[in-house]
Amino acid sequence: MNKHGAMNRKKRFAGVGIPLEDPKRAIKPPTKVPYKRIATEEAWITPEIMQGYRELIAKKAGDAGFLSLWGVFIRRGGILIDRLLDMGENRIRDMDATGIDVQLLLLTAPGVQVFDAARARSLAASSNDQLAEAIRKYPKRFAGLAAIAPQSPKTAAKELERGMNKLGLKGAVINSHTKGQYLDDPKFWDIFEAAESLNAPIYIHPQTPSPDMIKPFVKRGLDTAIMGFGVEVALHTLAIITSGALDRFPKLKIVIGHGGEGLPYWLYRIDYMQEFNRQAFMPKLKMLPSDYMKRNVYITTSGLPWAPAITMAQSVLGMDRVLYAMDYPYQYRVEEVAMTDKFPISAANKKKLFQKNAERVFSL
Ligand code: 1DF
Ligand code: MN
Repeated sequence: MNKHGAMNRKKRFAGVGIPLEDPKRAIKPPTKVPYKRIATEEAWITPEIMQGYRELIAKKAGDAGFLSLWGVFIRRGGILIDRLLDMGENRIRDMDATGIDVQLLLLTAPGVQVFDAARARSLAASSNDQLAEAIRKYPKRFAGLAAIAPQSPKTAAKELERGMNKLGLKGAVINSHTKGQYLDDPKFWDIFEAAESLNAPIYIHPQTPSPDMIKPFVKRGLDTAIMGFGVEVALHTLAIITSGALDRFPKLKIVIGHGGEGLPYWLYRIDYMQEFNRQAFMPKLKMLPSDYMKRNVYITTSGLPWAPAITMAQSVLGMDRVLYAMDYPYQYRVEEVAMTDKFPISAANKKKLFQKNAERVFSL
């Protein structure tokens, strides 16, 4: 490994994909560490939603991004979908094999957001019931975020309240755009109002870019997690910040993954250009974009167990704003847990990264 943490290609990418799929590939036991590893962006799906995805793919319905992403997963087959569906023994065994104490479970992308509103509302509610049931079975190993259908903002706000108060869920996941629409639109702000008053963090998880943005990505195969996901959520987060929503809802907590989807790296320039390139229609904000990032936004390490990026984000946002995540089963790698265990930060800060920040932000 060189000083930037880069390994040679063969070593770094050995077994990329799902190690679960190769029974001969022994998983080294994880190291014992003086903190709990709480992984905060771990994916699952219900059988009903999986069936809904299969129907959409069969009919070639859904947007270009959905067809691209789920078309591949369904055609490829293999163990990925089994693992997304498994809320019992196999999942727990995979957690044990990589030293993960707790998974915070998020309905995988694009959740219910590809369906029509009525179906989305009922699939969200039934998925929250099923999630609560799994957590009741494994209360020490699982926690979860409620799925909501932004298609119906008032119902979504109520479902979030039910999830928090009746089901013991810890916030909401929104898989970025909903049929091309973003949460900076005030028509969605019933959701923000409920989230703020319930102290429910909203995890804006990626999906493929919205239909207006996706074309140049799709034809190059760059629309999914290689780049499209990050661009999509960076846009979404910055749209919320520049809309003035966080002046209206100053206590709202937003969580984004993948090291903050590039935003921490760009903050200086975003602050500068937010003044210099301001369009007349943009509201005047009370603070700089970076101030909202440091007040309202938390980031996770999902998919990015890489010290240069994460220590950079910690240095601009602060040690209290960065949380560990694995992104099971999409990026299930014991080597990456070890890479994160070895970050060049103090023992106290490591405990914040893996455990304390998640306990505080998600009230675990
Ligand atoms: C992928 C990556 C898919 C992530 C995901 O959910 C996901 C992928 C559908 O690699 O296709 O959550 N991820 O967060 O990086
Ligand atoms: Mn993910």
